[in-house]
Amino acid sequence: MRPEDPKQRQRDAHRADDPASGPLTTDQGVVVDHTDDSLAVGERGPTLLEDFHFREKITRFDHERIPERVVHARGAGAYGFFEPYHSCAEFTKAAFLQDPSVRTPVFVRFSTVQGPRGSADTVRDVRGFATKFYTSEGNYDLVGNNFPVFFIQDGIKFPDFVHAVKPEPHNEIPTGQSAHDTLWDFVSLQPETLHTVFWLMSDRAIPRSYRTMQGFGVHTFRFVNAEGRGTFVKFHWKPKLGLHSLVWDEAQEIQGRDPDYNRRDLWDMIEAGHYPEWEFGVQLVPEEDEHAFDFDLLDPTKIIPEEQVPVRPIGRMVLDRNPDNFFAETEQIAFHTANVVPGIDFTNDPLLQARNFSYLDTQLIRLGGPNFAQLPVNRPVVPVRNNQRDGYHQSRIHSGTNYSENSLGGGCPAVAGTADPSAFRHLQERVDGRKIRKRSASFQDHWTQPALFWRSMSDWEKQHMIDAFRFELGKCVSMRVRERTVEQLTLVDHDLAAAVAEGIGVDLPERRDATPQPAPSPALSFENMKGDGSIATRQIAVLVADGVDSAQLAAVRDVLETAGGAVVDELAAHDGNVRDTDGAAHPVNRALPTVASVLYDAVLVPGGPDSALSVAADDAAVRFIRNAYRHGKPIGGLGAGAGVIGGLALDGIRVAGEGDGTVSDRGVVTDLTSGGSPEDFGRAFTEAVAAHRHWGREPVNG
Ligand code: HDE
Repeated sequence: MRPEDPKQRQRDAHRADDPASGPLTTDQGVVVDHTDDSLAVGERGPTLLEDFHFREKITRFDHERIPERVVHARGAGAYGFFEPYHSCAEFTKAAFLQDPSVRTPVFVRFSTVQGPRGSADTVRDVRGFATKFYTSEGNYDLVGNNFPVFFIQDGIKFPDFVHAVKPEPHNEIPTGQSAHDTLWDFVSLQPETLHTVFWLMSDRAIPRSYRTMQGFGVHTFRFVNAEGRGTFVKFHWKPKLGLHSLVWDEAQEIQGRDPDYNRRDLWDMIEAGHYPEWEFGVQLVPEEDEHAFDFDLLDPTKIIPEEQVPVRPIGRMVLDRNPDNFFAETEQIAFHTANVVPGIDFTNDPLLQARNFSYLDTQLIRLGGPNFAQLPVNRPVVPVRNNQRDGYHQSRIHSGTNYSENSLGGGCPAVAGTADPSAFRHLQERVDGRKIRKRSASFQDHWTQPALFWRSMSDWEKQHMIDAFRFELGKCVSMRVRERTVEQLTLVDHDLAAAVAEGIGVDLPERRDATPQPAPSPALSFENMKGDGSIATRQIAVLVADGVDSAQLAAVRDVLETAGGAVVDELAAHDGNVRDTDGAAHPVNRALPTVASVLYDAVLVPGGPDSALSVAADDAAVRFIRNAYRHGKPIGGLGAGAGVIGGLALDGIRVAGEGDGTVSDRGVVTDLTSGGSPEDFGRAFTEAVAAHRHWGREPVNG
């Protein structure tokens, strides 16, 4: 039994009572006996206008779409809960951050940014990570991304940035891609974009799964405690499974093989009971330290390095329920950065200030009027009492007066008394100044933090970034755009600029990078975010054929699935069954032609000489293993299966004599010479799978 969840109770009350039996009716409830032919004059004559059923059916169909989100149009979402580890009363009075025994329902929507609703999931892009907390004090929305920084500093530039990154206006190309002239033109002219562009060129921009990416609130917000004391706060979500991404070559292939890759993964894992989980963390800065940094806390293009201000874990979020209806819930959810609760407040970050205008405005057009908060997914779980009633799509029947103050309605709803602690009160920040349009001098360093990011990357991460810059700029037609971008890169790191310049046919620039360069922040590298060594939910492909050693395979599966929590799929040239070494029927999960190695995290070739021989002779199976190898994935071989891998002569791999049940530095694990038990092998393979990727194989991005 799940604990009582007020949001689920509310959803249940909103469920359509579509009758399980009874005839089809019109919207007016009139019974219909025929819906396949329109009313016409004779069998071959014209359709009649009086066919109200036909007209209603078509009209309703014509109006089934609402405008998609102008950005973040493609998304996937789920319900779940948040619970704090301990009370955060010292810093905030927010009710949902006080009591570890209180679970707050949430809905999270993940999204890509550039592409339309129907675009592919695995594009190089920022991912949205928006959370609506249905708290006991009203809705709180943390509308974040999977990068901790943003492309621009002031919201007034958002339309320019979005126009530049979106498909170009004359031909609406490219879809879901940043590799085009207008984006890089903008980047090369606006160095404030650079830091986020560095994140965009990293593997952070191609997450393996929504379940394995971080989330960030981006802006500096404020916590406010019961005494009215403010503390600056940055919000972080850390995935329990660790941070894992795709490689670019793989991401591109998945766009064709399974454009719904990330969406499907989220859905399937929740359906299977593998509930994704994130730890919620905060970086706290006392108000008096506002100016203690060499960047401005109000500048959304900057991070506070975790080494400088550690992330304190304060709670966890679990997503454990898929929506019932994509349109009603995932599409109609309306986030708004200004949806805050007592204890959380804004700062003067000019990007945040603009967002506080934009999100309400956009919902008015997208959801067709001002009553969208009545939609079930948007409704708070606490009472709503106010005088805002009329307008499109009012779905409730209010009675009584609709103005304040009133005496005729008994004075209801009355405002909370000044002593009522449950009311939201803005932090009384003192602000003096002249009305000006001017960027603060404290916002002007656009190069140190990209350098910090670059210098924090491991060698393979740097190589992937160089490849990404070369790919993106190599797609730009304008040589001037390429040159100007490289000029900007020289201000960050000369070696990077030189490597990119060489790949895109631009003259090698002079060394201009600033010294001293910032000290690396290890927390930024994938190398330090691998998770807890678990292989839970990793997808492992096992290539089988007639003659598979099913007893040995069962023992290994036991380690991987029962102990490790991995998801194992057995793939053969055809669906149905193969025969095992004893001639018994051995079930297959998927036919090889319907899948590809890019859809799995690891591949295993089990023993049984006949099975191994058939795998080695099957082009699709061999391609599968080679691709897994190219993409840095763990590869396992058992018995004769190890021989198959050895036989492929994968670059630099010696299997025979080396496969002793331990993890090789290239993530190839076999039991060939060890005589090791399947259990030993299972454990060693588990270690290789936990590492997720094994770099040092080249080329990985080819
Ligand atoms: Fe958004 N953004 N944004 N954004 N944003 C929207 O709201 C906007 C920004 C983010 O799953 C829109 O309902 C402006 C930063 C997410 O429904 C729109 C500015 C961050 C989502 C809008 C920003 C985000 C949106 C489009 C600069 C990360 C998807 C439809 C001032 C911290 C939410 C909608 C969902 C969506 C405006 C910048 C994240 C137009 C004006 C920074 C995750 O209102």
